[in-house]
Amino acid sequence: MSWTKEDLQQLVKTKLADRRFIVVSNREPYIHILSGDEIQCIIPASGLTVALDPVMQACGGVWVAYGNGSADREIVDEKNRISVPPDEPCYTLRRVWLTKEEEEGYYLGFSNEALWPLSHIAYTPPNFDENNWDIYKKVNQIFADAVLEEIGDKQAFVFIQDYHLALLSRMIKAKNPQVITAQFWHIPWPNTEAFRICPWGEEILDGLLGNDLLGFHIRYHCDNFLETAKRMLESRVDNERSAISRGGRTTLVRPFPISVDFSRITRDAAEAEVEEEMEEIRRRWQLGDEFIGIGIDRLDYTKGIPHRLNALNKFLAKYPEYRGRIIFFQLGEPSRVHIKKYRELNSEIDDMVEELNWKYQSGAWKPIVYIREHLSPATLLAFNKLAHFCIVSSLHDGMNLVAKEFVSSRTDEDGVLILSRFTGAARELTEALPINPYATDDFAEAIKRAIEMPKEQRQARMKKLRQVVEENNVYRWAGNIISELANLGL
Ligand code: GDG
Repeated sequence: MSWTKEDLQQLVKTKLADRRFIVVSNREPYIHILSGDEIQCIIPASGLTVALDPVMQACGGVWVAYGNGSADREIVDEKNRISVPPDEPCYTLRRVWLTKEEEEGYYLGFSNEALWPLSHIAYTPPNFDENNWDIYKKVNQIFADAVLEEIGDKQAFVFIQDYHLALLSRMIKAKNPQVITAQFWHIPWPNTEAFRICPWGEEILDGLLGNDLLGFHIRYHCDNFLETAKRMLESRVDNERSAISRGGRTTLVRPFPISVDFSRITRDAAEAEVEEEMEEIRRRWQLGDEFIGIGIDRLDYTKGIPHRLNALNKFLAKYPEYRGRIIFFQLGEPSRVHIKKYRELNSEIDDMVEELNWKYQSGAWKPIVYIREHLSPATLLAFNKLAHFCIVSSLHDGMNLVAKEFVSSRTDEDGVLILSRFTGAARELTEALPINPYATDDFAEAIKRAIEMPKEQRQARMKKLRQVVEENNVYRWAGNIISELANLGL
């Protein structure tokens, strides 16, 4: 049976009763920016906010996040709050302000130059800087103060998101031990050998063990965490219960595979606006009967974009009969561009696209169209619907929602998903074509297989994929987390 928004609302009403429901994350779900004289509201390209927004729309409550939009301050009330979503307000966004120095040290420096590469096995070494770590701690305290203010003297359940806020639960409980906290770690948890190089590993582990419940996407990441705690920290690890006790308190460690709002995507995909977008894309790129491939990513070195381009190169070299008959759209929103590694990735992709197009282009045809900008949800849906195949080639990925969005948008039950084995999503989406992004020849063969797959097989696979995502949608994810907390005697 699949979970609905109403099921989740009902659960929250009965289980949370009159507790305040507070979500905390670094990234905010709606960013207000100045565009000329006007204030524009945009939805960031972030798997976390895309997944949490429908949950908040169902549950109501307060979402505390860093306000980094150029017009964010102009639009909030005196308590730094604003009701969202803009067209149908149903929950409160409470913005926290950070200085440039704090953003650099906590967000770019420690979160994304240390913890991000530490958690992903993508062969990019983390950079541990003591000053950044100090700022990281300071900013966690800023978030804790904002959360405590939102709680006031009420009972509360605080749902903390991700690796930016590893110390938050301890800081909240130091001032208000009644609060119940759960934290979801949206990226992989590495094995102990990888994690132990972090100079402040013990403090991070201890911070996370401030939570009553700690969630990861898959069992494998939970097991890595249990093992890391056992080896690095004074604690009692109960593998059978998947629980860790430290200082008289217990943290349950559980897998909760995150997902998307399947029914909403399915509904949105049928909108006239999306049909119009599809027409516009066909017209703009003069599409005929070519095979269309797509890749949609936040431009990040963990997403394996150069590996994908290598495979496309191999495919075109080995099967020249497909030259002129395939167009691959790489859509990418620039991300974390103040970090050198990300700038280097951007120029590497630029060079590779240039090289590939130069090598194979003939007449008006080029194999790769690279669109490096923020696209609207309707445009993304249009590309998802137009594609014969979608490539997700992450080197390591907690879940990957792009794969689940592709499946949800295919109301025609057609299209082939080529999916890296190294994503959390690969555990559930077993009817996708699995690839190892490092194995270029096999990857190129998977592209050929996707293009040549008979219609009945494509449809049979897509039908099964859709059943999986429909059943395991984002409401089930949130519902399972809240039910687990309720079992703790909430
Ligand atoms: C982290 C974990 C985990 C992309 N370009 C645009 C745009 N997007 C949207 C996609 C998708 C989201 O961004 C990316 O989500 P992912 O899940 O693929 O990746 P991360 O941001 O790395 O997310 C990941 C996730 O957290 C949730 O737990 O799955 O493993 O790394 O929704 O559609 N959205 C818009 N314009 C774009 O140009 N509007």
